[in-house]
Amino acid sequence: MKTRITELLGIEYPIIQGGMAWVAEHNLAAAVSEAGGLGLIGAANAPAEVVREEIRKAKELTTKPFGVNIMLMSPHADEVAKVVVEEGVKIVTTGAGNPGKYMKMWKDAGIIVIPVVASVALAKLMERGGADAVVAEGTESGGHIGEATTMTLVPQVADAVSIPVIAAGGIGDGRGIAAAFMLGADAVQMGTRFVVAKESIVHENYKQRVIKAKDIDSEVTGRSHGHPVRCLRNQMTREYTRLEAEGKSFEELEYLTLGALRKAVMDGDVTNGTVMAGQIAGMVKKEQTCKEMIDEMMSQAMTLLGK
Ligand code: TUI
Repeated sequence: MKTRITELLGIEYPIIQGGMAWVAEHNLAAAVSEAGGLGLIGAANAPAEVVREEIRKAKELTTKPFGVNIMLMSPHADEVAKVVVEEGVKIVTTGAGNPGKYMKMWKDAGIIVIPVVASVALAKLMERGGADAVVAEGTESGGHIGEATTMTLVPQVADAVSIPVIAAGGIGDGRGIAAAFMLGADAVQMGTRFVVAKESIVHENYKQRVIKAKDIDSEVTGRSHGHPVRCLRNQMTREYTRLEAEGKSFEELEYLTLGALRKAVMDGDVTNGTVMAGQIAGMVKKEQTCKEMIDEMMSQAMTLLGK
C-alpha cells in the first residue's frame, strides 16, 4: 500500500509503532520494521548513551528503516538529540513538547522529522519549522496525552497542513486504520496493540493486564498539573489521585509515575506500577508477532477501503 508516508519513509505499510517509554526498545522496533512498518526506539527518560546502544542493537537486527522517538521533557533530550545525528538515524519523532530548537541540526543532518502534536496550532508551527510530517495524537492514547480526540483532531490537522498526517490514539485494528484514512491521514501510529506483541519485552503480567482490560478501564492522572497521563486503573492510580488531591507538586508525582512505569513494565508489578495503555486496550485480545498483527490489520483495512 502506497501513501505519502510509505514513500517518505521507505516502508511497506503505513503503520508506525509508538515510541513507548521502557516498551519501545530495539527488539520491538526491529520486529515492527522487519514486518514492513516503522519501528521506533523510545528514548523516553533514558540517558543518551543508553539510547546510542539501543540504536546500535536495532541496526544489528534489521536493515530496514527505523526511527527514534525523543521525549522532550526528558532531562537528557539535548544529548539524545545529538546522539541520533551521530548514529546516522534517518527518522526522528518527538513527543511531549516543541522540538523547534533541534530542527535545524536534524534537517542539516538529513533526518526526517515527525513531531507528535495534540493541536492544530502546534501542527502548523511544526510545518513552518520544516517538519516532514506530523503525528496527530488523540486523547485516546496511552501515556502523556492532549485534550482533543482522534476523531476531531486528525481531520482538523489534515485541513490545516500540507505535510502528511499520521493518526494516533485509539487505533488497534484494520477498522481503525481505514477510519484514519477517511479522516485524512496517510498512516497510523499504534502503541497499545504492540505492547502485547510476542517480540515485546514487556513483563507478561503487564501484557495480561492489557489483554484483560475492558473499554473503560483506563483513567487519566495528572490533569490538575497540566500533564495528563492515561494508564489502566489500579492501586497506583488511586494513590496518585489521592496525592494529587492533597496538592503534591507535579515534580514529586512525575517522579513517582516514571519510576512506577519501570516497575510495571520490567518487574511486572501491575498493582503498584504504572500500566500506561490507551483506550483501545479493551479491544486488544491476543499476543501475536508484529508480522501477524500488521498482516491481519492491513488485510482488514484494505478490504474496508475497497483496495
Ligand atoms: O509523549 C507522548 N506520550 C508519552 S511521553 C511519556 S513519558 C512521561 N511519563 C509521565 C509523565 C510525562 C511523560 C509517556 N507517554 N505522546 C506525544 C504527545 N505529545 N502527546 C501530547 C503531546 C504534546 C502535548 C503538548 C506535544 C506538545 C505539546 O505542547 C508543546 C508546546 O510546548 O507547545
